Amino acid sequence: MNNSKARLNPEGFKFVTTYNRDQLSTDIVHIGFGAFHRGHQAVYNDLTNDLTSAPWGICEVNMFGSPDLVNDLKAQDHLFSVVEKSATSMDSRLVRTVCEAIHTPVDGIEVAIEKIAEPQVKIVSLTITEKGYCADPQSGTLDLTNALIQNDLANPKQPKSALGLITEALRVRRERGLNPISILSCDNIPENGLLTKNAIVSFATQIDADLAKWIEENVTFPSTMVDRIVPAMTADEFEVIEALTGYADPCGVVCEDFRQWVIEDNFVAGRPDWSVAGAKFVSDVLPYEEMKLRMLNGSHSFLAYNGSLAGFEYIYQCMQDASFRTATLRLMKQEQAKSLSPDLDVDLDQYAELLVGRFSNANIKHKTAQIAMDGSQKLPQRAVDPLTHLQAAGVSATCLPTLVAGWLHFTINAVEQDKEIFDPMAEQFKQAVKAASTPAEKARALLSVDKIFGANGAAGTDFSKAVEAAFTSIQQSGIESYIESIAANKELA
Ligand code: NAI
Ligand code: CS2
Repeated sequence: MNNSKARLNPEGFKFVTTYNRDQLSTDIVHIGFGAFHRGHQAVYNDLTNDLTSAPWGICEVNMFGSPDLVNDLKAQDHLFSVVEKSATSMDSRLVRTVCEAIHTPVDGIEVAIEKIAEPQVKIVSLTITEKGYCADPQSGTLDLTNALIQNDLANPKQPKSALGLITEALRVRRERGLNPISILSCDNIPENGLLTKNAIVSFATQIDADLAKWIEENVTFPSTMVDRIVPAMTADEFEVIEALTGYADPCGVVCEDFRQWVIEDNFVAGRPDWSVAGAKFVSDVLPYEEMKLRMLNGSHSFLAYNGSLAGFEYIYQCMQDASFRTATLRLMKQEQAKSLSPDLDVDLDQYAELLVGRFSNANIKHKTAQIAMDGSQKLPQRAVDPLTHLQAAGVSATCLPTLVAGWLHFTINAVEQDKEIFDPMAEQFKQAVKAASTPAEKARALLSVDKIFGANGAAGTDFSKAVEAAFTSIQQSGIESYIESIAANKELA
């Protein structure tokens, strides 16, 4: 792309908010200026600013990776583009709500600590990926052996993890007599608020028990269900932005037109009224979170592993295959939906059809390989919890064991073909697979990874038997025939 002459020009956009940006100051510090935040929370906040009297500004903080994104953002006055694509049309939106940005490896972690400690800050929000919480994926408790956590416990004033940064900033706020704030996780983790609270309180307990108590009693950690498919950007998508707006915005994202946000209304220092932009405030997010994590994200992981095995690069291509499409609907309607709270006031068959419609959007190039990343952090909530729930309730399941079996094959193939595995536990997987000889032994070695499967992965449990049977069927029939047999219902009890 050649942007040397082009400039981000509001006239190139279909939707541009009109509130006065001079009024913006940092009310929210957001950690993790990734694709998702740009296409989701930033859009909600921008729209809300336009529809309410006092606009809320966001300071973006990145703690990892190249400084280019933050530099580019600053160079364009913190404005960026969001292109929203349905199956048949696309629209461009200029997002105007960001007013500052920090890249801590360049600017220094002190700058981020001081920013969160500014008196007017009310919320720290997070999209730092599942692994950013440094928690044990199975139990959800802080992993004290995590390298970032060990660094931060030894150097609490020079933290490298998001948890360490927030804890140090809260310590400074308390020391200065400032009001407590809310920490808002927007990652795909069950009970993300509670998990964040437990992780931060556990971390703080190791450093200063009084601080931990203050955090526990004063800071709030609302849980959220977040939803919008925002794939990682590609050169083609930058060209789409340029064609639409005249500028191949290096900070721009392309995403689906659907968006949803359900938020636990528990903010100690106030919050924007994101409901005016379509968010829903509730007292208990858990039923919505479980619904989305199991039906949407669980199906995504099913397709990521099994679709990759069948050679599909993108999710929409899986949906063009009649057997994969039917099997996905079966996973949603006959398995995941049955694992959910009966109190949920949502038509789950309709929800499943909506999801398959979204997955089928051929304008959204969402790579199976992207979703396959960090499986260790995703499998517990997407597959292990619902499958063990169904087994305890005596409900038979074929697709959920296939999801886990797909991950086993995907991981074993990657180790054997010496491909890079994008997962914080990649080294452990490699060692486990290399130390075993037969495919069944390799599968057993991976199922024994306690941090993912806990006691469920032991030999002879209902969970292991179901997963091992699916693993063998994929091996014997080949993935395409096996998925066909699921779609034709032959394998179902
Ligand atoms: P991304 O790769 O574009 O951005 C990830 C961000 O997390 C980067 O800013 C990176 O610096 C930061 N990060 C990574 N590891 C970190 C760590 N250990 N500590 C602090 N920051 C860390 O990914 P994207 O698309 O923004 O997704 C991020 C998360 O958002 C996902 O893992 C998921 O939990 C959630 N999400 C994503 C959706 C999507 O469609 N992309 C939709 C719904 C939720
Ligand atoms: C995906 C999610 O990458 C993944 O694991 O399942 O990021 C998914 O796209 C979002 O949760 C949709 O809201």
